[in-house]
Amino acid sequence: MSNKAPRGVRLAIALAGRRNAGKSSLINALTGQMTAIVSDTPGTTTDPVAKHYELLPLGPVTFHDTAGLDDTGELGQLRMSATRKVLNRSDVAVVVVGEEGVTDHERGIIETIRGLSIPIIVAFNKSDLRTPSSEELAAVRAEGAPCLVVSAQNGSGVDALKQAIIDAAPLEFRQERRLVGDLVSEGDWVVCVVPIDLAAPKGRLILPQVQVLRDLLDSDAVAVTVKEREIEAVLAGMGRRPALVITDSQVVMSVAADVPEDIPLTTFSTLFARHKGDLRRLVRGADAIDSLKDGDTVLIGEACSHHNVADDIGRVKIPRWISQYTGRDLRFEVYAGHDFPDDLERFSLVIHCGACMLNRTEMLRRMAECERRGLPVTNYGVAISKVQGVLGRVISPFPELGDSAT
Ligand SMILES: Nc1nc2c(ncn2[C@@H]2O[C@H](COP(=O)(O)OP(=O)(O)O)[C@@H](O)[C@H]2O)c(=O)[nH]1
Ligand code: SF4
Ligand SMILES: [Mg+2]
Repeated sequence: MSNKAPRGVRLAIALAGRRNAGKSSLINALTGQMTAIVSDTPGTTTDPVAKHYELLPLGPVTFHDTAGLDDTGELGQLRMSATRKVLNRSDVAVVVVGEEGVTDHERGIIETIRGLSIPIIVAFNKSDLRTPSSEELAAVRAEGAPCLVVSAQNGSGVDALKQAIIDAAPLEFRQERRLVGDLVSEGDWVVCVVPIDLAAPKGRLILPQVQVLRDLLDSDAVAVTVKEREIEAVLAGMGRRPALVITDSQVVMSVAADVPEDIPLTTFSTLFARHKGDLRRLVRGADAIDSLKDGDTVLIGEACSHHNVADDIGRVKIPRWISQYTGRDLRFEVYAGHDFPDDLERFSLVIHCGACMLNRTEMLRRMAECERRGLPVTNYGVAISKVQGVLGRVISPFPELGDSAT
């Protein structure tokens, strides 16, 4: 792929609709590429296909071609569940209507997407063959969904569809969200503490660290990056007080001891909890650690399937720390990548990673789904800070937390 933006910052657009409505053709027309398989045989797109594209002025997006929500039979069921998975992580859904017009099928699809609270656009395709009546358009618009009349064949309406997608994109994709930039001013010094241990990938930094460093540079702050062993010496020799210290959660306890109380301190994970999720709710979710009982199962959610290392944070360190802190006999199950179990009821707590590879919409949707089923959600950094007794300190730099930052 030519475009290497991290997946988490790409807007995910799903095209849904019945087989043969022209979803694959429309993706080709939108991207000007011929990668989605187009065919006269219904159901050719057996697996969802993803296509990257630079949708200006929005930026990098991915179009997800789905297999259709109307599939019947066993294979059809599989495709439908694959389609639902794609929808779960989409920020905008385009319902493609074919020659049949809007029938109960399309209404069902619209309802499904509505239920997931995804912004929806209805595209009446094949306008070279058939144009929808004004009643048909009015009925869909009455449901609050913007309607467009397009033809993947001759390209008419395709630019308007692009604009409608841009307009429907959730606000966070149109407004730049700051990771750390709102906490620092031009010229501020910020110390970043990055332990280089067994779990550190060879020859590079991990994405959350890279993104924080980039945001600090974008803010015209001075980023000083050190290992935890050097922090005291650096603070002593710096000759000025840093505006903020950002540490990896795994060494937060020793860093908290080395950094004077009057210097604001937070963790990379806490910044990501705020950036990708809802920090207030993740902090509240961490309260559930105190009520874990013997035999409870904790879900460890990792948004990407990075390879396991000897002293892995999600598989080894967090289970050890939580078990030690609670003194309970707990079970931990790790789910990596886009897999998130359906039977959430059997878990007592979700501890999620920083979600740097997820977009905020997907993280918020995961949190909402858990909370709907009464399952508290917290994240790595918040949980670690809690069991190490420094949670109040690492959330105090965030004024928006108000009372909960105590
Ligand atoms: N006339 C016409 N045919 C179209 C249009 N869009 C798609 N098709 C045709 O409809 C058939 C199904 O298209 P496809 O993109 O594979 O549909 P999908 O199953 O929804 O992905 C193919 O034969 C396409 O060439 C259109 O706007 N006009
Ligand atoms: S596990 Fe989570 S925080 Fe870590 S790199 Fe993957 S997405 Fe990012
Ligand atoms: Mg197709």
